[in-house]
Amino acid sequence: MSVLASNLPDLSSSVSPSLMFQQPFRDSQQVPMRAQISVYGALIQGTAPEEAFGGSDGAKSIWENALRSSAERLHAEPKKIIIDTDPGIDDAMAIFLALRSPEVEVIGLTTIYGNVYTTLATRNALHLLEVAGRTDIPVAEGSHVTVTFHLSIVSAFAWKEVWFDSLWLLFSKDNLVLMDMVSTHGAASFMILREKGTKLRIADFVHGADGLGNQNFDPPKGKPIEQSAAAFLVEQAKLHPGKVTVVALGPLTNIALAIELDPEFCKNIRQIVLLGGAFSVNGNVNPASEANIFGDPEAADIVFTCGADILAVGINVTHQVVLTDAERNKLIQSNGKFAQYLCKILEVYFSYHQEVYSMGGVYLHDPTALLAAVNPSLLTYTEGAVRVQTTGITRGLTLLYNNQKRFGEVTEWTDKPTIKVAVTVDAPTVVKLLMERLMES
Ligand SMILES: [Ca+2]
Repeated sequence: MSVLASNLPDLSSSVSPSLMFQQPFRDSQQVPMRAQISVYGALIQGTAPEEAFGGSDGAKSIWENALRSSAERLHAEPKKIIIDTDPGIDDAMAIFLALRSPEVEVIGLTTIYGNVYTTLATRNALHLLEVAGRTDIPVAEGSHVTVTFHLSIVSAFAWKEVWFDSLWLLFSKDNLVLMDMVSTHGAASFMILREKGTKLRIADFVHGADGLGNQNFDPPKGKPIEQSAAAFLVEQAKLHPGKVTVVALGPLTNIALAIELDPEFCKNIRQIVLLGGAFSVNGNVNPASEANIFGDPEAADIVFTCGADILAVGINVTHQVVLTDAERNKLIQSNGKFAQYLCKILEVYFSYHQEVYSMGGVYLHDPTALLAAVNPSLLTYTEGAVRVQTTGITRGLTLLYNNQKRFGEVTEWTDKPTIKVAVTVDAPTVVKLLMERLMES
């Protein structure tokens, strides 16, 4: 019961003030629904197959057959994935790799700021699908600002409602002064959060000003769909319950918004495989923080604690996977369509790695996370609750509780759902798969 109950986003101890003061308004109607889901889920989970089928051998074999056939079906059908992306040179590699992987079916791309602003991420996503000849895949544009800013808008409206309701109900001089204070406080919070929410970290110095190696490709002909990324994620998860995997390759704003939009999203989604975090190693934005988590730490904390099946691939793992200069030369010499395209855009990425890491190769962050969704057995994992620091000099730090001590005190990790965190990776196989699939394109 407690496991399922903790599946639901618990923002009460979240560090963001906007989330805290939004809580009473947002949750007033949702708690009963969430409680029902928890009880329902616990009943299902707590019921052994024998009991469910009355305990007879015949019933047991029906159960086993049903399990077997559903497992076979799962194996036969490619895994449906939605790639949440900020293209981005290594995003481009991951998207092409996904399109060349028969184990997965890409049912959509959703876009987010990170390597570039969201508008350019959308343009690049559409462009990459046109290069691949896959304009049948929809692109849904994601958030232009962090989750904190979104929630502060909701909060501002909530304050306004309180202000007007109270004004009508308690019309007196004293209360007007009080209400004035409330509205001033609300507006001030809104301005602070707005400032925080719109100040984005954009890594165009890693991927080029256009996000794709300064090639200035022609604008795409296609357009994104009308739906927002969060609405698309919620809709697809609902349409195919338990079947859709999100591969999140940028800051986690869209995923957090999907969780906010639909409390059942975490239940409907099959898995969230995300590139993010620096577990027990230095970050790559600063010693504390990895770029995708640093992009929206509040969103990351919402996602890590939402209760969905989550697999986090951090830079402690992706820094073990390198595409060398020699391998790039092999790509150049191949006739693969995707390999040829990528070689045009890779120069900027190689230069950046040479400059800041003094290495003759590039880290394969996004392709490694993508391959974790394609074949999870390429990596090994540990499991535990992960929280994200949202303030101070360690903003964006991801901290995994390794369950080695039972703390006497209640901590911010207590009763939070656990996630899988990648520990090791079969790097040679990841590189081999990438090379083969791109060269044969
Ligand atoms: Ca990315």
